[in-house]
Amino acid sequence: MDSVLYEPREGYALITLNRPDKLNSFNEEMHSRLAEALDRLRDEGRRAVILTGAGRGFCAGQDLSDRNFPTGEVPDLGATLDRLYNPLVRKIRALELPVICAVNGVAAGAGANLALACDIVLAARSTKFIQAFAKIGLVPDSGGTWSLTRLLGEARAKALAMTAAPLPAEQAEAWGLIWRTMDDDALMDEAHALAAQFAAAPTRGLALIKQAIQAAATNDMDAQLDLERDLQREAGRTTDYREGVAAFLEKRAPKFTGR
Ligand code: T3D
Repeated sequence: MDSVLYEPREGYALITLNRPDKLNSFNEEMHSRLAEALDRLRDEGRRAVILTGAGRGFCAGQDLSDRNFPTGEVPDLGATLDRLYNPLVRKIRALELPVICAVNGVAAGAGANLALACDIVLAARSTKFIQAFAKIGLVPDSGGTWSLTRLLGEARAKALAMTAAPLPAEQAEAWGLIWRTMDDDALMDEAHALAAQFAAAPTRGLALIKQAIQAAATNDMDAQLDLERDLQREAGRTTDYREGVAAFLEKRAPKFTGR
């Protein structure tokens, strides 16, 4: 069974983590397949992507059956982050298209933080986000300490990370951790509708928006004003900008090509 499924759709793609009997937890093979799938998006000129999980969960983080070390062996988990998890998060953040995460059930450990690294997070109402790391003596990774602190503030970030308390999707939405929660059976329809909308959108402009908002995390206002100037200059040179203005003036729907 392929551990990652890649389904091309009209203008976008659906990527499914596919190890449902292990709650789609990551082994090395799934990391490689996912990296390949993400590279394929760019090669095929896709304009959006949905990331979801097969079965009843989204992803339970690292496959712990690969972490049963013999007594005396001291693992270097920093090396796995360097080699696998960090490149994955960086790849998602650098993709020049909207990444929609359709969280279809429990998201734990690096699985929760993988979801939070995506651009737009939709979650089924039954989902729980769990910073499971503290239960096994680890530290939230895959950008979790960054995302939680920035999106929720220090008090909630510390409490979620230190207690590993499950955070229900509706609470995650109310706290601003994710975009929207919906009924479980509506999740994929909503995700596909959004991806189809993005696949007909000014893709270059959306990529520049992503870049600007991500940079705002570390820029001061002055630097951000300069960045907005530079990105707006670039956006103004796109074919889609001309098309958007022409369509507005001609009172018709725009036909964006993504360029
Ligand atoms: O190691 C490094 O390289 C560093 C990087 C670390 C990144 C990390 O993500 S560390 C954190 C790892 N993840 C966890 O600690 C979560 C472990 N899983 C759970 O706590 C629970 O499974 C859940 C809360 C996610 C869901 O609970 P529940 O009751 O809904 O399901 P379950 O019965 O526990 O799991 C269903 C099956 O999936 C079960 O298998 P079985 O008994 O039916 O054969 C369970 O063992 C398996 N499973 C779930 N999570 C993992 C897993 N198998 C391997 N690894 C998992 N992470």
